[in-house]
Amino acid sequence: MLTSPKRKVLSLSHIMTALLQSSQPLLAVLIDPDHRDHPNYETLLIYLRKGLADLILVGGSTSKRFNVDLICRELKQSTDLPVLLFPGNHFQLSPHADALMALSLISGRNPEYLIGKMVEAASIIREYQLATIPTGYILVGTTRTSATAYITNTQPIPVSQPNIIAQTALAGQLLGMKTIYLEGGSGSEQPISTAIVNTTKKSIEIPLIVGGGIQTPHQMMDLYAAGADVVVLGSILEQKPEMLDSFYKVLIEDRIVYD
Ligand code: 1GP
Repeated sequence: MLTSPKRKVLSLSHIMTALLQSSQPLLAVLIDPDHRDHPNYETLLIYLRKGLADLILVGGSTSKRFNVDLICRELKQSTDLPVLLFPGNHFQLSPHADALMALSLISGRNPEYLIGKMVEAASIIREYQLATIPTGYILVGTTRTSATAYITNTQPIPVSQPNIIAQTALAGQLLGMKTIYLEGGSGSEQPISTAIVNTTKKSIEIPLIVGGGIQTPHQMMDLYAAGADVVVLGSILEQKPEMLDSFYKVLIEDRIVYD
């Protein structure tokens, strides 16, 4: 039942519910564990400790297992935010994370990244007792080859094919995915267009995560308005971690939480 607004910063259970039910727009920060030595990493941690995001994703195309584990432990010790594994390969697992985004690269036709990596990871996931969030991962084509496209040996879906993008998302939902991650590729020159986000969102009922190339709070808000349930920031915060403050402030200005 809706009662009066209580607070603007979300609790862990609220965030997990919001993630799986699209009940609140969420802001996720992606940390590449191999960039832990980056001079801005400590500054970013300061902002995350203040709770200026809703969740943290940990992973990268080539991250090492040791670094993944280390960073998950650090983040869980020093922040209250949910930490989700966003693995580039089956080595990027840690029992210290809250959950694993179990990715299937459904935009590609490489069986290794559709199912193979999950088969290799399955027994470790069970051993670590990690909760999984089945995620249909859709790489959308930009002007340059992204690290994800290169490493996974797959073609992104061209931006000129919004209907194929939307149909792929729907196929993911029909196969039982709990969320769709629409990815423009880390460090893209610009985010995925709002038209593509909108068409994709209209084709599915599950939450839509959008990432790649987001550099300003304005771009982020446009993506939420177009239908993104979660927006992911990576590169911009490696370059300018202090910007997390303005991204989060803009987001929670509109946010009202009901019990
Ligand atoms: C990459 O979508 C994420 O998987 C984040 O991309 O680094 O461009 O923010 P950026």
